[in-house]
Amino acid sequence: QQFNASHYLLHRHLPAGASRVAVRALTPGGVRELTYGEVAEEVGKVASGLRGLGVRPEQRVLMVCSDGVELFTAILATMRIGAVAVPVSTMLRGPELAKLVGDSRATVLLCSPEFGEVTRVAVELAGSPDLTDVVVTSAGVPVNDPDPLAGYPVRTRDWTDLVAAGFGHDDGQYPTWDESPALWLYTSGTTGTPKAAMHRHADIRTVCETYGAQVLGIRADDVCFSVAKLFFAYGIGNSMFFPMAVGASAVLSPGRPSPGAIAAVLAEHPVTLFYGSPSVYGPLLASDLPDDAFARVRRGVSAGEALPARMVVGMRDRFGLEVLDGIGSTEALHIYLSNRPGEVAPGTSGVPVPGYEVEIRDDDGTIVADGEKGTLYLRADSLCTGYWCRTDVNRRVFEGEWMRTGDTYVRNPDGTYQCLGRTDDVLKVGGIWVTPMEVEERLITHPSVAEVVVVGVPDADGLDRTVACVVPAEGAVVDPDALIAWCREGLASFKKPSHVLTIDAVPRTATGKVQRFLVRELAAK
Ligand code: 3SK
Repeated sequence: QQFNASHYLLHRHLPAGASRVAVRALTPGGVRELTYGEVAEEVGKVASGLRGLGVRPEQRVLMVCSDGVELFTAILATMRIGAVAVPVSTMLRGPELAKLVGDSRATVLLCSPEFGEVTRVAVELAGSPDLTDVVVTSAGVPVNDPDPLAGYPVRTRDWTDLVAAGFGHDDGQYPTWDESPALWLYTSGTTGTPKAAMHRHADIRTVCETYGAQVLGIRADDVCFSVAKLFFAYGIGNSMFFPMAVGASAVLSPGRPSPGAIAAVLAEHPVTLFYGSPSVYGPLLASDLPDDAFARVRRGVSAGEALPARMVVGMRDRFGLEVLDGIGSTEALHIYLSNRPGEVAPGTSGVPVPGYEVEIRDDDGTIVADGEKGTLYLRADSLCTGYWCRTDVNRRVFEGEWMRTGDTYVRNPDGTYQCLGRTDDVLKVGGIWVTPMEVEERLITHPSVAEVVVVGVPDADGLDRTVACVVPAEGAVVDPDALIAWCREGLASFKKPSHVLTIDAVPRTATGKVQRFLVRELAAK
């Protein structure tokens, strides 16, 4: 079946929708607004440029770029020529990036100038025989580097050179199939080692037709703003796939999503769909933003981690914003369990997105009854074809058409699904199962606690002790005895932590997930 995701997102809107705004990219010099017609023109040039550099169908183009027009058009251009777009985290350090350069066997690497140094170190360390070119994009945050192109062990170019390389290579769109590889997204999950989840062109259409159309209900007049950047599965769906599938527009902001920065975007742009995560909704609720800050936003979305009920209620009561909490994964490309507009059940992940099937199974693989917890399994058309070159993990995670998500879930009597944490995180203390999330939910309500992660640390006998690692609220001092007493007041006694440790910050993955294995290391010291 011939199908190209870049064409699906862009060219089918043309020529009728050519004058509609597709992207409003915030840059240090102001807003760069591009219509669908202008994006198409830019994508054509970049596609030809990549061909001119010798990129062939199915080869990988790695991108270490801030959200902006260059990254947006490069992803679409790469898919247009049948090559594979690999946008990676801009938070990586040189040695981490080097691993992805080597693992992906990318032939071309695009980077924004602000990541020039990190990229240079990575390219040097990777010593990849496959990499032929580094292209430093011209936009992004200005850097002090006098010559961002100097010092690489491979050919380097800037954006103008890339476009110039395309003369004579304008061959149009490559005849990809539904099944052709389009996009690789690296995920480290909670285990630490990044692996590339490989997505087909058809997966992009699937998430647009399911979550985008049937849950989010996105319309052509929507203006989207996502705090998750384009290199996340969550971000690329929010800011590229869903809006483009219906001819809507997206605001791209390269900066950090502090409450003040979010408020500034909402004040300057008519945002109607806002996508956040618990790590954003928490600070928004703690901020002194005016209560009408979200007045023009018709719908909020949350993913990444389960959104605590107090935040769902807080956003609704204070800002008048209904937030649809859901859970997705890089492997599924986007959200597969979600609350529905008008039917939000705070503290739950809602119900399966149309087209997605879930089962909760016990350790023997038997489906559990409602009210009983087990591991969540997922069957979906948008599931990745697997992890690149990771046979061991593939065999553990993918079982026929099903994926073992590694999340512990329970289905409530009303049919909603509730996250109890990661399967491997559930603790057995004194012979009784303790779900860290339940203890965390109690502790977070204490005024001295800003963030908390509860982990199990084995004692001298190898038995789990519950340790609460707490980031203090601003100006507060953590009193371990007071917090243990607080838990004893609100929870069954066996659930109280045996130790409370103060930490500076919660370690998170690039997608915002808590790295429990690192917290465990901190707690074990
Ligand atoms: O973590 C999630 O919930 C998520 C949602 C959408 C896409 C990707 C991810 C990881």
